[in-house]
Amino acid sequence: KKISIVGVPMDLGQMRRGVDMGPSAIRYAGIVDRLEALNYDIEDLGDIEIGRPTKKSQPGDSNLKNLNEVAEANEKLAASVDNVIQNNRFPLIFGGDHSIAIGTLAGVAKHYENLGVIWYDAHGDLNTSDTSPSGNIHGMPLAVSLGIGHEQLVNIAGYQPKIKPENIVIIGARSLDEGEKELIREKGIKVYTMHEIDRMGMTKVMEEAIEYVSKGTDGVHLSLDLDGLDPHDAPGVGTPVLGGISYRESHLAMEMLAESDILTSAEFVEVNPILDDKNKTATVAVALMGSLFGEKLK
Ligand code: DIR
Ligand code: MN
Ligand code: MN
Ligand code: MN
Repeated sequence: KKISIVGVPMDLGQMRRGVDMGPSAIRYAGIVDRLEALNYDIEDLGDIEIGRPTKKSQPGDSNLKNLNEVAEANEKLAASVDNVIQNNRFPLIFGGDHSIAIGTLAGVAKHYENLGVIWYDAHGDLNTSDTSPSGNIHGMPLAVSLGIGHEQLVNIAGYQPKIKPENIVIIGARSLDEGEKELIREKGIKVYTMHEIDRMGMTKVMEEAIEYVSKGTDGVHLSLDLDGLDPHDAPGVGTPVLGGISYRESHLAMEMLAESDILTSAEFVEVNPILDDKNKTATVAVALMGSLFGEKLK
């Protein structure tokens, strides 16, 4: 496997500053050496340039915060990811807040009729401008990718929708807004909340999830929000939620994904070094990527 890394120092999709330093934190935690030790051909393409907000949204504008800047960065990211896949390389994206999944999926899904998506997250990220309690775009990327949301976001890379509801599985959910729950019901999106993880165990959850996203799909993307993990194990995130997936369960999940060999792209988001404890969360992200890329198998 040839892997290309793209960093996205984006912090405009939510209100906690510092998540723009996520890509650096993950690099400092040693990701390139870690993957090179597994004999991958690694290319680090550096960071996408993120514009700074120039003016506050005018009243009457959409309630989405930093809409223009988030949209513009995601256009660039989509083009970069598209290019990586055209070069027959595996895109590995580092955030940045989760709004960057809009651009990642826009670049990836161009190449797949039926892209499977594993959304590893405490949240559903299924809000729209109407349902969002915060106006933060990082709470919307999954809805946007389904073609639901502000047209400026939904049409990134010039097509929509990017993905289909029946190809998505959410793992680790424990903080869903009312509108998100409605959308989950309406679209029949598969969700393994913490309840199912507790009840069935991570082994069974991942067996089912892997089977679910590989059936009838031609590629599978992993979007891993570090807040899917318990804040005890991943404290450096902007919206921590108690009662999350453990470090061990997460390694198991990554190892099972490695064994299944279904992934065609991946992203690790929401690492915020300012809120972190001595770069612990980036270190966890790197360890999980070690498992995801097959440390156990080599
Ligand atoms: C909340 C938080 N549902 C929102 N979302 C987060 O603002 O839409 N997603 N933190 O990762
Ligand atoms: Mn998220
Ligand atoms: Mn989240
Ligand atoms: Mn623990």
